[in-house]
Amino acid sequence: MDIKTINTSAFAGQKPGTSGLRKKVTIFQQQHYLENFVQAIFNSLTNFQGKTLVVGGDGRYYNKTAIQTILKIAAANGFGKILVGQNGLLSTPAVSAIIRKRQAFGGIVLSASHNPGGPQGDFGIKYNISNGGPAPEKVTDEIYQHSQTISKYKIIDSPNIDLSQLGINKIGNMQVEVIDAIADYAELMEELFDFSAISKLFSSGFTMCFDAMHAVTGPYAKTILEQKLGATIGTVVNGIPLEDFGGGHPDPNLTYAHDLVDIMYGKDAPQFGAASDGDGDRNMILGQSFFVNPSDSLAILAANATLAPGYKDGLAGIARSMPTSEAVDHVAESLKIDCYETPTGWKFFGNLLDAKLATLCGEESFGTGSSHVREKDGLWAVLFWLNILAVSKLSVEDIVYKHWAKYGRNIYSRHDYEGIDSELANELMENLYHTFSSLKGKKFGRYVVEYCDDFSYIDPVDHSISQNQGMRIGFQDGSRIVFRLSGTGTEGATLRVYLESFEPDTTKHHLDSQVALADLIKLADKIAKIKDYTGRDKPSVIT
Ligand code: VG1
Ligand code: CO
Repeated sequence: MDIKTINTSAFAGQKPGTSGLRKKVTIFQQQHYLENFVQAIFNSLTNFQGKTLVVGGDGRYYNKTAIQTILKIAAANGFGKILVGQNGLLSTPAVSAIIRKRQAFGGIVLSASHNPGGPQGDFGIKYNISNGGPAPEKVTDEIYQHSQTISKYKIIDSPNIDLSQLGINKIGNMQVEVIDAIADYAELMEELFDFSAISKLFSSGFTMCFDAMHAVTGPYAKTILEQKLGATIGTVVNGIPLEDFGGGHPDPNLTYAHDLVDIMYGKDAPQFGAASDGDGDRNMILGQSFFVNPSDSLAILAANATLAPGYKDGLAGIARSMPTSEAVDHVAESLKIDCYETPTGWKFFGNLLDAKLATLCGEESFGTGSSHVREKDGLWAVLFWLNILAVSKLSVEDIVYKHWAKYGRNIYSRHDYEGIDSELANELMENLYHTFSSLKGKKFGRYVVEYCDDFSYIDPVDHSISQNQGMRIGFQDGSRIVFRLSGTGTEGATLRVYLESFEPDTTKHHLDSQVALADLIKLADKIAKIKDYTGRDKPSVIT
């Protein structure tokens, strides 16, 4: 066995963001860049000798190259076994499911999720701990510290593994098992949902379009929807994972999933539409000419959870990220269960799920999930919706309107200003924070400011504190505006403005959210001076 110790020096900025380390592919391609970060991950861990690690990615450019390197570094560091998805593919929720089922020590996910791929696109790497979830801040902070002081890494000189063939290989003393990327995940879905009811729905002529956006969920969706559940062949579109996602932006929202939006808003649209992102953890849900806001989707899943066999005994609690609308809070209140408000990013849900304080979790950014894994899960949400559609026999639109009639509607929108100058974005946030001292009690038309702060969170389980998690302004009528800078981008800064207002009046529930929120949108610009700082007169993406 030929273990080599290679001298190296630290790269500035190897700091994991909302979801792992994300950089341009060209940055990852620098000599030692990936190696340093992987060694920094291992340096931050203890007691993993002889243990198992799960490795896989979303299939983007550089995925296969990176996996070969990671295998050789893991072998040199003393891991006993690696489970790697066939062809290097594993969706983020599948990694989580496999870590849990096979009781692995942890996992490495190679993905920049919704960011574009290809040689000029983005790459990313994220470490997951033994509960199957993203490493908490305590761990990512340590990885960063190690990356800044690293001076050497260990690697084994050995030939590349053939990732296309299932079976067991060896690198030094370490086993590398190439596993079926779908089987464990599909089995878990069958345990949670009423597959026979969903199959009956499809055999009765129910139509659906699932847009995999040329990312990792294609093979998962084809196996589960078309093969197991009997949806018509062709239900899954853009189903072959491509290294550049076909030149697209695998972000399932109304702007980037335009193929699906055109189909669902066109003539003879299918009854149900859904899309997932690069690494398969997000979902967009559409009816015929109808978009389900992700915050509403979370609330609707919560309200109807007992229709799915996996949740028939009810929910222990619910958690949502702070900028996610309060729609799900109304459901929690009516179910008399707790609702937790966490910072943005799935890593904050892990402790709540482990402690069984929450069963369902969600974010406004098209992410929903549950205690079945420790990641958000795109296809899981789609199957949950199918389960509800199959049992209720209602249309997507009717389910949503019925929900609003019962709980009221939290009218919601997110405005993203992508690729703005980082310095100006930081100045905007600072300026906004300075206005807070004089903002409380101020009246803007019908809106009176009740509170404004920079959100911080104390984890109820381990009591760790996370600060600077977004500026929020709450008004006396329950409306909110939240401002955050994205922690997943690789170019400039992205300002996210989250807008919400509660509407109990059913006669107003059909209103377009941009129309209903028009005054609040103007107010957000007035208070934060968005146009002045960004030079933009409109957002680049509206959800
Ligand atoms: C975004 C979303 C956040 C999500 C994160 C990772 O983060 O807002 O809700 O958890 O992406 O999702 P940010 O910092 O850019 O707002 V994914 O699908 O990239 O793993
Ligand atoms: Co993702």
